[in-house]
Amino acid sequence: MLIFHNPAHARHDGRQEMFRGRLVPCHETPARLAHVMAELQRRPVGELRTPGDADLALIRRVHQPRYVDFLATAWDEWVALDPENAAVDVLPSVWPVRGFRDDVLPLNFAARVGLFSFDAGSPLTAGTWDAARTGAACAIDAARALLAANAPRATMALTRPPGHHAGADFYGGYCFLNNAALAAQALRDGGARRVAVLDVDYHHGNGTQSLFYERADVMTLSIHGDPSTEYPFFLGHADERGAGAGAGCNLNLPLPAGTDFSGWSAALEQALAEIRRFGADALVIALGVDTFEGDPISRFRVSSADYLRIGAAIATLGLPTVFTMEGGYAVAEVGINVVNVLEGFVA
Ligand code: Q9C
Ligand code: ZN
Repeated sequence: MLIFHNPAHARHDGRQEMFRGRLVPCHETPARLAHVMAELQRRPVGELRTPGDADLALIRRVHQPRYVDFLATAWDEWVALDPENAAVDVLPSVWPVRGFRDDVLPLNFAARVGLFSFDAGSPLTAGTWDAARTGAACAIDAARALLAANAPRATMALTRPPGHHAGADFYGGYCFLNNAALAAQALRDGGARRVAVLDVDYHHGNGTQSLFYERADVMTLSIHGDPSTEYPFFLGHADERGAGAGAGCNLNLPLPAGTDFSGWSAALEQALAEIRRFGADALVIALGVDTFEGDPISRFRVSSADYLRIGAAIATLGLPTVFTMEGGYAVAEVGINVVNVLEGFVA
C-alpha cells in the first residue's frame, strides 16, 4: 500500500465554525491527521509518499474554473478588504436560494463567498487553498499510482481538509476540493472503464453524488446518517438513484441515528453487491471514521475493532482501491480507526 500524505495540511487551521448560533472551535483540526501519521509510525501498513504538483487542469475539469479561481484568491481578497481581517477566518453570511441568479458573478466578496458555499461551518483560512490543492495532488497521485506498472493493490490520499461534501462549484461540510471525485476522474482518464466511489463517512457524500449524478461510468454509493435528521440534510435520501445516462448509478443507504455495526455492515454488504453488479474495475473509498461510537458530532455505534472488519469486507471486492481521508472527529481515536481499516484491507 502506498500512502500519499499532505505536507501542507496544517496550513488549513480554522479557528471557529458556526454551530447552533455560536462560534465554536473547529472540529476539523490538524491534530486529526497527526494522529493518523503517529499510528502509521506504530503500525506501518504502507509506504509513505508526498505528492507532486497538483494537476490544475484536472481540478478545473472536476470543479468549475470560476470556483477554483475564487478558492485560489479568496484569502488575499479578504485581507485586501481590511488588513485586520487576517486575524479572522472567512465565513459566509448570505446565500442565494431558489430563484436567485448564479450565472452573474458578484463583485462583492461576501456575495461570492455565499455563492460558492452551503454552510457557515467551514472557515476558509490563510492556508486553505495550499492545503486543499496539495490534498488534491495526493488524491490524483494516489489514483495514478494505482494504474502504473507493478501498482500496489491499494493507495491512499491521507489528507485534510476532507473533500466529499464539495461539489463542482461549492464548498461546505469542512470540504473544498472533492478528493474522491478527483481520484475517480483520474482513474477514468488513466484507463479504468467503470469506477465505483463508495462513501462510508457518517455524512452523505453530497458533493460526490452531485458530480457524477448523470454519468454511467462512475457509480456513487453512500452509507450515512439519514438526512432527515443528519447533516447535510438536503441530499442523501434513498430515492436518489441517478438521472439521465446515470440513472441507476447512484445508491444511497441512509440509516437511523443509533445504528450499530450489525446494521451498518448489512448496508455495507448491500453496497458491495451493487458494486459487483455494476462491474467496476476500480474503487474509491471515501473513508470517514465519524461512524465511530465516540464521535462527538455523529450518532452511529461502530467500534474501533469493527474497522478491521470493514477493511477486510472492502478487500473482498478484489479491486484496485484508492482511499481518501474524509471525516472523523474523535481526535485521539482517528488514527487507530483509520489504520484499522487499512490493516483489515491488506491483511
Ligand atoms: N449541526 C465531514 O465529516 N457540521 N464533514 C455539523 C451539525 C457539519 C462533516 C454540525 C459536519 C460536516 C467531512
Ligand atoms: Zn462526516
